[in-house]
Amino acid sequence: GWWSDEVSGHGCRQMEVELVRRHHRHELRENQCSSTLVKHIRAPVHLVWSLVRRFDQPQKYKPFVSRCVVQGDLEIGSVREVNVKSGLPATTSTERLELLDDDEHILSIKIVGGDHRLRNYSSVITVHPEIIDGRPGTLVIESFVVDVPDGNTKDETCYFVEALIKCNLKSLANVSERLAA
Ligand code: A9S
Repeated sequence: GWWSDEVSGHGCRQMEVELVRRHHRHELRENQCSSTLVKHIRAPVHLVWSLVRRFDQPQKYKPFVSRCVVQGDLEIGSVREVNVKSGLPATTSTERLELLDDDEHILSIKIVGGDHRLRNYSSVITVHPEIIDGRPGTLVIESFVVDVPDGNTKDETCYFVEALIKCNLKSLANVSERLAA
């Protein structure tokens, strides 16, 4: 099922359902798991998008990334080599830019390599303007699909990836809200 990291007191549940249905549907094979996370950020959508869209610099908000090198620039098909910080069950991830839409605010990537266990991982992140307590805010929705590794269950795999994405979205909120202050 999809995940809201907070009971959205903003009464926009129906809106979220519609946006997930439109942008975050994934075709699932039987050995895959998928989930969708939601984050409400107290910063304007252009600021949040300016961080999300930087395929070449995920470390702008992702706390686990130590370094990133991209071949090419922000075109579809560009590939980035991500190095992650110590303490994680991985050191590198090779990721391909699948979609970067500056009008609809959609970023999609596929993980195509690395020394981790996330095979056939693809994610979609979309950002949407909203009003939070009468001020410009941003609704961020991130969904993924990934193979369940041999020896793990769907629940374990979903839990692991959801925990990482929640950290990413919490950090995106912190960085955005600090810049917006
Ligand atoms: O960075 C993301 O957008 C999402 C995830 C799930 C990244 C996970 C990760 O980079 C680690 C943090 C290193 C964890 C990869 C690709 C594999 C891991 O095991």
